[in-house]
Amino acid sequence: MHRQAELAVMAASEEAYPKDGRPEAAFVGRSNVGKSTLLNALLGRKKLAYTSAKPGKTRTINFYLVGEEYYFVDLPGYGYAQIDKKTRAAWERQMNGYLKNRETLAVVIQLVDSRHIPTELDVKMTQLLQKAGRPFLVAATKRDKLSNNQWQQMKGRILKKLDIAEEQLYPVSAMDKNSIFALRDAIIE
Ligand SMILES: Nc1nc2c(ncn2[C@@H]2O[C@H](COP(=O)(O)OP(=O)(O)O)[C@@H](O)[C@H]2O)c(=O)[nH]1
Ligand SMILES: [Mg+2]
Repeated sequence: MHRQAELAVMAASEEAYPKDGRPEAAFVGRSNVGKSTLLNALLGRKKLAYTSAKPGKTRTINFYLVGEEYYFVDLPGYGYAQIDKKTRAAWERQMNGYLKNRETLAVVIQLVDSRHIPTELDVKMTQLLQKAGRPFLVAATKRDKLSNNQWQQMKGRILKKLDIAEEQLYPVSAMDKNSIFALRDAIIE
């Protein structure tokens, strides 16, 4: 878990992406879903991926080099309302281009909030990944905020709405190390 990890590249455009050919696992989800928190938990760090007070702050694609072996890639959060259309369109182009075309992208982890039924934007993202033929996992974040019964109910709804297999869905909580280990093992596999 406590592998050496460092923010290697903050890329505002494709030219800046790493060219060393190391495999990548990319993380994508709505702003505030808990992406920075999950990255920190996976990397066993407190503040590598900054948890943001301001949603939508991360505009670059951030590449964290983990143990010299592979990258964790932090994609900009989607669904942030308070940006103009032009800026949003530019982000979407960059992100979709990355997800569709990036050769070294081995797996995508899509984050959804375990308390909420996935939105249309979440569904759109899942469909993009399916169409692109990308291996992907879905992490349902903030699992600690639900009782077991509530989770069982939400789990069914998430599976149905995203139309994914149960084996693809990983409930995670930043406070529950075992949930983080389980997701990490799946990513590595
Ligand atoms: N209870 C709980 N809160 C979480 C968890 N993960 C994230 N949060 C909280 O959700 C908010 C957004 O988290 P952040 O990681 O900044 O989301 P991001 O915008 O997707 O990067 C913060 O207040 C976090 O403390 C979790 O597993 N459990
Ligand atoms: Mg963040």
